[in-house]
Amino acid sequence: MLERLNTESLPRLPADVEKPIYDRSRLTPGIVHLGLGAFHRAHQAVMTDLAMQASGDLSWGILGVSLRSAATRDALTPQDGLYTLALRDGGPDGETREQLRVVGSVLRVMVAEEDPNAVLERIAYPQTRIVSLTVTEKGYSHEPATGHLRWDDPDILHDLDNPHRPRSTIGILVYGLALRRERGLPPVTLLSCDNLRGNGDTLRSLVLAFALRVDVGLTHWIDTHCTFPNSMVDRIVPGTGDDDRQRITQRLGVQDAWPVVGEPYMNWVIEDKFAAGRPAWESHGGATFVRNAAPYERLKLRMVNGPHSTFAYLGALLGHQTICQSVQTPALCRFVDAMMRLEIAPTLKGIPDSGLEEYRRRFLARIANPALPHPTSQVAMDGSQKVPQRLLDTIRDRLRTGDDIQRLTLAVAAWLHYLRGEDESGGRYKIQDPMVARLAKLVARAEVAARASAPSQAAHRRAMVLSGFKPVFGDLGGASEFVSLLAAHLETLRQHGVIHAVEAAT
Ligand code: CS2
Repeated sequence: MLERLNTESLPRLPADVEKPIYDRSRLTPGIVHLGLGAFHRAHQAVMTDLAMQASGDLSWGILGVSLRSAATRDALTPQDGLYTLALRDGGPDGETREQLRVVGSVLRVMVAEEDPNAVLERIAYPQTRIVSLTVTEKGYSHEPATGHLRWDDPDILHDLDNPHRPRSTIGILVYGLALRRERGLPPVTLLSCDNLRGNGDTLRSLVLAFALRVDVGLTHWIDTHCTFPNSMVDRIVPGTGDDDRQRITQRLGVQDAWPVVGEPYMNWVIEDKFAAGRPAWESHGGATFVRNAAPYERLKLRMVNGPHSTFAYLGALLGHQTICQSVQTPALCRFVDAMMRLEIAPTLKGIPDSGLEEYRRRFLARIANPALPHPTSQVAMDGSQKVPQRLLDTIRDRLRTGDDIQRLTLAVAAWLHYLRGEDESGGRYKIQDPMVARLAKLVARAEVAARASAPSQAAHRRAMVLSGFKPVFGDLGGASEFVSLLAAHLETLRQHGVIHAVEAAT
C-alpha cells in the first residue's frame, strides 16, 4: 500500500513538485468556502495558497464545505487537506507538459448535509472574514431568466421552516449570518465565484430576499455591513479522471486520492470591496482588483462560456466525447469563430478590437488543449442555468440594436435539439439538468404542438412552444425574429444535421 500524501510525506515529494513553503501548522482559518469542487481547488484555493506564501499572512486558511457529497471530505481528510493541482498543456513539439503543485490552503473539509449546524457555527466563527462560493449556477435556487429567488424550490421551502438544518446555499448563508449578528460579531464578505451575470449582486439580492422572510433587522444588518463583490473567474478545470489519479500518484511517489487538473491559464477579476480584509490575491500576478467587474464578467460569459457551450451542444450531437474533438471539426470551429467575431464581439463595448481579437484567439487555443480532454457532457450539463447569461443576453442586446442573431440563435437551437437526448448516429445520452423533468415535458409538448399543426406551420409552432419556456427565455419568446430563426434552425438540424446547419449559418 502506497503512503498517502499528507503533512508527514510532504517533505519527501520529488524536487520538481512545487509545494507550500510556509509553516502549515501556523495556518488559521479565515475563509469558509461553500462548494469545494475541482474548480475552487484549481482556482481560489491555489491563489490563496500562493498569496499566503508570498505575503506570509497565514490567517486565510480555508474551511471547505461540500453541500451534499462526502467524497471530497473522505479523500482529503487523511491527506490533512493537501491535494495536487496538475496544470497541463501541449509543448511546442506536441509533447504533453504537466506541472504539479501541492496546495496547502485547505485546512479541513465538512459536509453540510451531515451536520448543517456545524457549518453555521463556522460562518459564525469570530475569525471567519470571507464566505466564498462555487456552488455552480444551479446552487443559487434562482430563476435563470430573472435572477429571482425561486420560492417554490423544495430546499428553500425546507429552509424557511428549519433554521437549524438548512439545505440550500442561500439558507445556510442567511442563518449563518444571523448567528454572527446575534453574537455581535463583525460582518463578513460574501464572495461568489460562479459564472453568473453580476454574481455578487445576484447573491446579494437572493440573500436579502430570503433574510427578509426571516427577520427585517437581520436584512438591514446584512445590507449595511456585509459586502458582495462581483467577480469574474476563469480557468478550465475538467473533472478528475482515474487516469489523472494514477498518473499523479505515480509522479508524487505517494497516493493522492483526489488531485485536480486544469489549464495553465487562469484569470480572476474581483471588485475590491471586502468587509473585513482579504488575502493578498494580487501577489504573484494572481488576481486583479477593480472597481467594477461587470465588463470583465460580460466579456468572459459571452466570449468564453457562450462559445464553450456551443461547442459542447454541437459536438455532442455529432457524437463527440470531448470539446477538443469539437474544436478539431473544421466546420464547427469556423462557425463558432464567426459567431464570436461577428455577433458576440460587437456587443462588448469599451474593449478595444485588438484586445477582443487576442482574447478570441487565446480562447480557441485554450479549448484545443490536447493535454486536457474536457468531456462535452460536463460543459453541456445544466443548460437551463447557463444558456441565459451565455447566449440569450447577447441575443437580447443585438435585437435591441437591430443586428443579426443568426449564429447565436443556432447555438440556442443546438441546446434545444440536444435536449432530445439522442445524437446524430442514434446514440443516447443522459440530460443532466436541475430542470430535466420540466424540460422533457417541454420538448414533448413542442412535438405534440408541431404534429397538430399544418405542415407549413409545424416548425414555427415547435419553436414557439420551446421559446415560451419563461424560466429560461423570459420575454424572448415574444421576439418574433428570434422565434422565426429558431424555427428555421431547429428544422435544419432535424432534416439535415449539424454540419449542414453550421455551414449554412457561417
Ligand atoms: C464550462 C466552464 O462547464 C462549463 O460550463 O463552460 O466551466 C468553463 O470551463 C469555465 O468557466 C472556464 O473558466
